Amino acid sequence: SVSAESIDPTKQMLAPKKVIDKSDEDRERIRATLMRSFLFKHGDAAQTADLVNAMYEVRRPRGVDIIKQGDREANEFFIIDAGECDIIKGTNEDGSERRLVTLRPGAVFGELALMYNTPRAATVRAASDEVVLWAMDRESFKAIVLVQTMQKRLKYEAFLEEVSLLQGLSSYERATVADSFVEVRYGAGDRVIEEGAEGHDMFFLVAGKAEALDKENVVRIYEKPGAYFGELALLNNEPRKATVRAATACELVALDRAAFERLMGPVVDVLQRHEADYALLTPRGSVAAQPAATAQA
Ligand code: 1OR
Repeated sequence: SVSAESIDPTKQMLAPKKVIDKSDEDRERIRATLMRSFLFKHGDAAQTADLVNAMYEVRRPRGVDIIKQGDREANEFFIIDAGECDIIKGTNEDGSERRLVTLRPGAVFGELALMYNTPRAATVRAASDEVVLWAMDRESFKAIVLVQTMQKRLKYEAFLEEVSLLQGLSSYERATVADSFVEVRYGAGDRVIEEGAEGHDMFFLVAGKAEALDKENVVRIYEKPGAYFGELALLNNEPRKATVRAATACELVALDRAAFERLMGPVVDVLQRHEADYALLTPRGSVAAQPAATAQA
């Protein structure tokens, strides 16, 4: 099939890597954009260098369609350097255009049609006075981005469908959650989160078993793949409320604060309901209100 062909990794290896001539200043600007991009900031040095080589600048004034839904001539992939772009797909009941979301600097778009050889799934329109983009052509996308991104989306597709927290997201939104996952491993006994510390990430359990501790007491066990923790510090901007430790060797995926804020907006109400459960299941007052346990420790 068409899509099987596009993920054949041996073909990707043979694709030529383009080097588009540009100033040192532009190279620096691309690098800075990549570092704030959820898709590329964790990439290795070789990938970053390939991206910097392949990208070229595109500027579009407000109101211009950068991509048109249904277009079959898809040849470019983009990352936003400055400005915002609206994603528009289909129409509302009154016939007006349906604006789904606004993308900000660091966001990428235009990957779907190149990954699956499908028509453009949505319209992408410049939504600020001047939008600055870095673009690359289809060949470069296939050589540098496609295999890695597709493998990661595929790897976590089934997992993400089972995460009850994320049921309310569209399958496209779940794919972009996978893009932002950073895979981490811990050995039995390692601390993933330290009570009182500043929080930078939330975690989903992929395999293994972890436990939350209140002082030295286990107050919660995470063993079902898709279980999550570490969200409260990000949700409420407060220090870690408990320690979480790997009970066995653990495989986790982390979402950093930027990804959390960008992706978890639609499920904030679910996270807040879940937060209320903590109080019901594991009543914990302030340390002063429960001196006995610690005094005897
Ligand atoms: P493309 O090559 O199809 C349009 O060109 C791009 O819009 C698409 O790649 C994505 O990069 C981007 N559904 C489909 N495409 C989207 C969506 C989207 N959001 C951004 N793009 N949804 C919006 C999710 C908030 C799901 C709609 C049901």
